[in-house]
Amino acid sequence: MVRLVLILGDQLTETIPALAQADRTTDIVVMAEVADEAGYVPHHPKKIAFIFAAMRKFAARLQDDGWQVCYTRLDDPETTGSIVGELLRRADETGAAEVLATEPGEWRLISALEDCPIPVHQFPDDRFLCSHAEFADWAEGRKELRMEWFYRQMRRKTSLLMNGDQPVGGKWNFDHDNRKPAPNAVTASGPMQFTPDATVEAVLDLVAEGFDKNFGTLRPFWFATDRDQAQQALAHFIRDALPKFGDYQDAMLTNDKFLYHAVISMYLNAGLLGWREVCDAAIQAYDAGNAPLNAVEGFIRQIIGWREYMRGIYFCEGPDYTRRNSLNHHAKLPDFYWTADTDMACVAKAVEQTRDEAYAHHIQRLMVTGNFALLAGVDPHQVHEWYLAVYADAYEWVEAPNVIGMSQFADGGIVGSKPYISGGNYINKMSDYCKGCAYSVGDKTGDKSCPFNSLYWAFLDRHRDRFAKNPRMAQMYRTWDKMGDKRQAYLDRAAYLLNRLASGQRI
Ligand code: FAD
Ligand code: DLZ
Ligand code: SF4
Repeated sequence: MVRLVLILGDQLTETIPALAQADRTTDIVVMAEVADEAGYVPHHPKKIAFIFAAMRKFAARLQDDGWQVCYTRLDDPETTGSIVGELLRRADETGAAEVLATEPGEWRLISALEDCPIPVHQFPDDRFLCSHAEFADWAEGRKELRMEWFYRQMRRKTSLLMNGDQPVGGKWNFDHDNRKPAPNAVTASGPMQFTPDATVEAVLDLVAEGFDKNFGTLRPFWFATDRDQAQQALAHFIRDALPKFGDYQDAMLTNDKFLYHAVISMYLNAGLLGWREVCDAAIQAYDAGNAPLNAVEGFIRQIIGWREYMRGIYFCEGPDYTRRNSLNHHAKLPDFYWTADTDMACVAKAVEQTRDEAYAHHIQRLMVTGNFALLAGVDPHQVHEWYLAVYADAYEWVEAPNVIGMSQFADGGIVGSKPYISGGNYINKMSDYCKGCAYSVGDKTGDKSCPFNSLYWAFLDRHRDRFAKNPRMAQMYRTWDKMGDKRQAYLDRAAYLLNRLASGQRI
């Protein structure tokens, strides 16, 4: 009996369970560029191009390996425009009566496959270190689901950087050696860039024509689009940037988009790289004396800690997670998230970089665009849809817990024990943005005062009932209360800024 084998755009791994369960002599692989997936949020053109180009190259590789592949291009005149529609069309063409699939990374698609009129077997996605069941076991009965405890379990499970049951270097976490302010000069050369080949060029033409209204610059396009290139990009990062990854993990620079970051999340999330090879490469650099412990521990914590933890939260919390709004925030996402048209240099830079590269590093996402949206009381669902659209690495399983949980505190404190908020001082300490800003970071309430300053205190004041008893925030409230009569000036300035935002005026 013929079966279809569904491979989605972020399942481009040769050992993916649906393929491992299939028989290449009789089963038929289905891959489809479809309008529904390309349009459920207005994805950045670079993200769409990356996925389509990587899908086409992966399909070609499967064919070389003897698989029969039914591949739908976006402009196929026969296309139904959806994944389920394409499965049904291919089933009709081939006489297949069932589908082998790997569980998708978004609830939306999981339920679409469950509702498919022909049976679809969704196998667990084993490309992750922690299964849903293992995460649920870990979470069971815990009052707080803190990443640090989860991470220790993953270190023990993998034996990465372990001496028996003890962490190498005597500590689990070397972050106190990390998080240095921005350096004057960055010695790393940035991510490895690839010249588009004929396959990529054809996709770029298609995307240029079909998605010209979407936010984001398509060309120049330099991403890796196959496994071999992604491995080269990983090796380049390990050599060039990993040694200082820890030191400058939280720094931001106007003229350096990537600093010492790996820029591999889009490759990992699409399946071109796996967590194990990425961690092994970092450990090898440590063993060879090429990268220090603070960098290597910090890096593997992101992969086997944060990344796995976020996925665990997404699947544990269920499909309503992206609708959570624990702080009752309802403001509209400001237009400058799409235009960069703001006098705030930090926000303008983060949005411009996002537009040009479909990439911003963690602190730009968390402490600039995320921080501002939270302080301004923006509806978290709108914030979530923005992040899901604009980054090349964004799929709901990883984006939503980072945005709804870590960044917007909309899950009420599952991911974070307190909201990630700051005034301008933090941004000034970690970046060079403030030097070139129309606002003054040192000014708290004047006409040119940095918006983050007053919005920060107004946020705390607005949410006093919610946070005053949080031990990690008590000091902030004591400081606020000591300000006495000065507080009104902060609240007035914040109200002025929020009014301008609400009426679509520039800030
Ligand atoms: P590096 O800083 O070099 O880190 C190495 C790797 O660690 C990354 O490639 C990534 O795979 C992993 N990693 C680091 N932090 C996280 C994290 N918090 N969650 C999951 N993995 C992590 N990451 C995504 O992959 N997709 C998203 O859609 C996404 N949305 C985010 C939204 C917000 C508001 C925030 C604060 C963070 C988000 N992140 C997301 C996490 C992080 O910002 C990106 O993984 C990172 O910036 C990717 O760039 P890099 O490869 O240079 O990462
Ligand atoms: C993100 C994306 C895009 C833009 N386009 C496609 C597509 O045309 N075909 C496809 O199979 N996958 C695509 N993807 C990735 C899917 O949206 C992703 O598999 C789900 O969101 C689950 O993570
Ligand atoms: Fe951002 Fe404020 Fe600094 Fe301007 S002064 S760059 S708005 S933190």
